[in-house]
Amino acid sequence: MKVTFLRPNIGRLANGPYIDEGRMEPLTLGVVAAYTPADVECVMYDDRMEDIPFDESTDLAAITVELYNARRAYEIAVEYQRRGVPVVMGGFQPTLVPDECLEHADAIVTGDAETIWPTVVNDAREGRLQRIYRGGTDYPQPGGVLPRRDLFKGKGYLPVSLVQYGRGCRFACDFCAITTFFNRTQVVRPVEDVIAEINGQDRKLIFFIDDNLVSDHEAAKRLMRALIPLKIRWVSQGSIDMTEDPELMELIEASGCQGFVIGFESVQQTSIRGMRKAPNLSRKFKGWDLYARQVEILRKHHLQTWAAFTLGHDNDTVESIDATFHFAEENRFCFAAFNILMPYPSTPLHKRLEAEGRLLWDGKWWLHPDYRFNHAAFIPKNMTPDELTEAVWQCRDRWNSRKSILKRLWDFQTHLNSPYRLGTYLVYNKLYAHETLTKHGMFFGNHHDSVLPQRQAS
Ligand code: B12
Ligand code: SF4
Repeated sequence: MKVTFLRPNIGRLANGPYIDEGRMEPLTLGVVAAYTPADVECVMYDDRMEDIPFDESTDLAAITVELYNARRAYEIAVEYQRRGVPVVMGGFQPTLVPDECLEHADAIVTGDAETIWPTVVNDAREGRLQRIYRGGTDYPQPGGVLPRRDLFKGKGYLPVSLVQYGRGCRFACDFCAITTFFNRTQVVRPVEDVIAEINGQDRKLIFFIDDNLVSDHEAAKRLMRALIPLKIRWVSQGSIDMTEDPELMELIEASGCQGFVIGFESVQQTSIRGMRKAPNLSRKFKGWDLYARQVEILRKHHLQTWAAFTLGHDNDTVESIDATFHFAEENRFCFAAFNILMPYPSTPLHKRLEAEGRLLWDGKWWLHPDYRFNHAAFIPKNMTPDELTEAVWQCRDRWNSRKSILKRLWDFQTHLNSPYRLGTYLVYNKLYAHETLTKHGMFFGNHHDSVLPQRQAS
């Protein structure tokens, strides 16, 4: 038997295909492939930069589906079903929007796949696939199983290894799909499994893709103590309340951290309260000082911060979005993601906007043939959707200009602290600027048909 694993692209540019130059290894597929019964052949194709050989013979197409690549995933599914190959989908979209995925897949897997995937493969082998398989929510990669990194070789991914310590987050921000998927909990792997995985691969730069590596400070400290002897460099994602714990910050630096993606979200305290972003409302540092003390602590530990913002909350205005840009530039962050607030299905934000009649694109922007990447998908309170789209575009455009990149460089605590950090700053600012500006406004899916073809019997 043979299983073909697939990672769909998001979409296409107005004038041709989109090739993701900043693509990273699809750890998801490496993990699911690792739980495939040993006698089954596995191949993997990544639609972000290679053509999918639909005519190559296979027995099962296994597609990972997220909101942004759902339209393209459904197009890929039809191609396999036309050739008589059954399609199974797993990931965020099948878990959070199962009915939609069932219209396009022969079977879906909800939740985590590790415990259920061998059953799915065996059922497919025996021609008795069920429609829905419910995965467990154990910690990632139980049994110390290592991802099938051999599937990534030669595909031109960025030279960084993706590793997962834990899944989920204890907070409950109203726009976040993570808290809905993992029901406001975090589960971590045994530290020794993580260390064995790092030692078993050949790179010295690790991206811990945890949703919030510091969700549980004590669990994070256990990992970092074990990382110190490895002398690796690492980056991750984490909430800013980490700065309230001096011991944690010392361990973060000592274990080789280069920086975190941190959700600042907004420079307005009213917006932070409205979205229930608890980690940003410091209990230790009293008074709203625009994160001044937290940012100073990050800089003291030489971290190159990737600041992430969600723009368009009910208290946001065109002026506050402009103030967000100045906040990010004045703090000389290494990178920044100025994201339009997006209503992700099944989140409290999506439910509220739906109840208030404020969703655009029939409430399903991810499938709409005319929706374009980074455009507003709901009616904001204090501006029009087009004004929101334009204000966020202005932030991205200015941030990625040569002038801003040069201005932000002058920080001896972070970007100019070592040749390695300087290299990171220059190389990745150039790469991300190119990617951000290229992707803006692209269409979802590869075909511009107004109606998506539905599931074909296989
Ligand atoms: C790392 C990461 C990235 C990396 C890229 C990773 C890569 N390989 O290219 C970066 C930072 C670049 C990134 C970018 C983006 N990301 Co991202 N990313 C993640 C993150 C944190 C981890 C993904 C991962 O590797 N997980 C590890 C694997 C082992 O776990 P898993 O994916 O959860 O898979 C398990 C199950 O879901 C299931 N499963 C998944 N797929 C399949 C398939 C089959 C067949 C089966 C059986 C089971 C199965 O089994 C797996 C094992 O248990 C996730 C959050 C998360 N917790 O997953 C967000 C996440 C997937 N990203 C998200 C988003 C929105 C984006 C962007 C669109 C952001 C933006 N506005 O630009 C871009 C899109 C990039 C692109 N071109 O596609 C959202 C998707 C929301 C949604 N509802 O679908 C998530 C959930 C984050 C969030 N906070 O909401 N991302
Ligand atoms: S802290 Fe981050 S990962 Fe956790 S719920 Fe909030 S946005 Fe989601």
